[in-house]
Amino acid sequence: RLFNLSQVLLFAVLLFSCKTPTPKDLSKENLIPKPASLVATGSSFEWTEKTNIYVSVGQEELKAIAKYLADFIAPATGFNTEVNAVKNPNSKKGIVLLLNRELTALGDEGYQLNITEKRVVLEAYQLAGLFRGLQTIRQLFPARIESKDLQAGPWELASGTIEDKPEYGYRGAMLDVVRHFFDVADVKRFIDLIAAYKMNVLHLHLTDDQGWRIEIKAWPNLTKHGGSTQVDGGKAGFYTQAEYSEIVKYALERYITVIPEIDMPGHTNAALASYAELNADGKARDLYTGTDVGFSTLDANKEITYKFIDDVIGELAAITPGEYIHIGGDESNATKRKDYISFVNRVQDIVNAHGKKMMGWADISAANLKDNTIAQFWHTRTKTALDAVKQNVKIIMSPAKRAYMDIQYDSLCHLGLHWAGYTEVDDAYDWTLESNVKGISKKDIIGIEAPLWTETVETIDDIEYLVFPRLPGYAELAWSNHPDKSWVEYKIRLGKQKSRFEHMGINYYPSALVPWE
Ligand code: TNX
Repeated sequence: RLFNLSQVLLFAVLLFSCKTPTPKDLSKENLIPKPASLVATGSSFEWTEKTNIYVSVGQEELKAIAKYLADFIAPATGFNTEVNAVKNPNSKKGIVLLLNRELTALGDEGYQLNITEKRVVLEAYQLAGLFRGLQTIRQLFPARIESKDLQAGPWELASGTIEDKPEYGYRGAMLDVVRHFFDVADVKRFIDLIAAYKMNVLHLHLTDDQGWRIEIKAWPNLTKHGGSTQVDGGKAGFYTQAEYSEIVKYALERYITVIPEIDMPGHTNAALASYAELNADGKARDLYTGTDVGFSTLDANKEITYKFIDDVIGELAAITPGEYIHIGGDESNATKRKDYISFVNRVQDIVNAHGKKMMGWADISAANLKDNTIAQFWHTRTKTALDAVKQNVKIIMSPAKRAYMDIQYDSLCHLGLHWAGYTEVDDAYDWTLESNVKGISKKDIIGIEAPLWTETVETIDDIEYLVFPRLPGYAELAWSNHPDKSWVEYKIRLGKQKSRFEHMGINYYPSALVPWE
């Protein structure tokens, strides 16, 4: 006899214990943003309690990203995934993260993902690319991976190859923390939500008529008095510089750059209420808790104005690792045009003197802009963007009718404004950055930003309701470049995010236009 009974039994036990992988079709997976290219191979990898994550000896800096992945899957799976640095990770069974300096074509944020029955190999040229790739792995898991509570497995990932990189390098969202104040925990939640869709910029609108939300040590009354209230009154608040740095660090760990905005010369009532000497007439203004715009201005002809700005920008630049400081510049209706121009010119020099580049709402194109300044197009007045482009200034697209997340979905929406009309989920998706402004083409545009103004927004639940489900669409508009991009195809993928949103605890607007399943 070839085998005795115990050998046959052992063989049967072995056969039974090593399950064959479930066939899965990567091309049917529901990814937002849609990756640049994808090839399915019809099998799957199963992540079990024995699965480890491997990085290369000499690439220990990848351990933080590996740890992020291990921590991310821990609550739902109950797995305590180990992260190990080994000589030859590609020979291991498990999850492999690699920096590959030859993959220059992937740029800073591209990645390659190769999933077989034995291993999941994620490679990128830069750390940010690995982090974006993790978000793809995340969406390949069943939606219940997002749960904070233990869920049943199996945890299978469809096999195949994905090669992916963003079309645009700037993909951001803005949060207005002035009209209503949001604490550090809320901002971190906002960062986590935008990170899940591969966004890379958080623009914080830190000052406005109703409040001043960032500690400036040389001008303490800005926050003490100017930060004390918000729209409709009541107690508000501000970030100490340490808290701001905590936000910046949290964002950076997700490869997101914080761009702080100090809005000026208009939208400055909180500063004008805090320091009498900043006012043209030397009299401090009252705090303001309404929602009008365009009534306040710094005095462009007073020297103390520039001393003030130099102090503010200096302190902010020192705690902002990103290259840009946003100086607002919108709706300065109370500033004479010639004053506005000389003001913006001077502020641009101040920002540059502190080692930063200037960004502003496209209204700043009335001034003499340097070609490293960025203009954020928002208003229907396309001239603002065209004038910027004439000065070789690059554009961020935030057209209010399409990209403003505070604009109501429809007339029944209980939150938001409608000065720019209504923006249903299809309106938010069904446009392109390149064709929004006649005369502005792809070479002039560096990306998208979706602002959330918070006149009507008071809680993180309110934030989520206006942001979801529009935000994944903005992320895809700037990341993906599919010639066949269409709302009809996208809405199916979006509808399949339903259980993911639910496991993420997102209070989303269940638009009737989306086939939620
Ligand atoms: C216009 S957009 C503003 C904000 C308002 C917003 C409301 C822009 C640069 N300025 O001050 O909050 O509309 O949608």
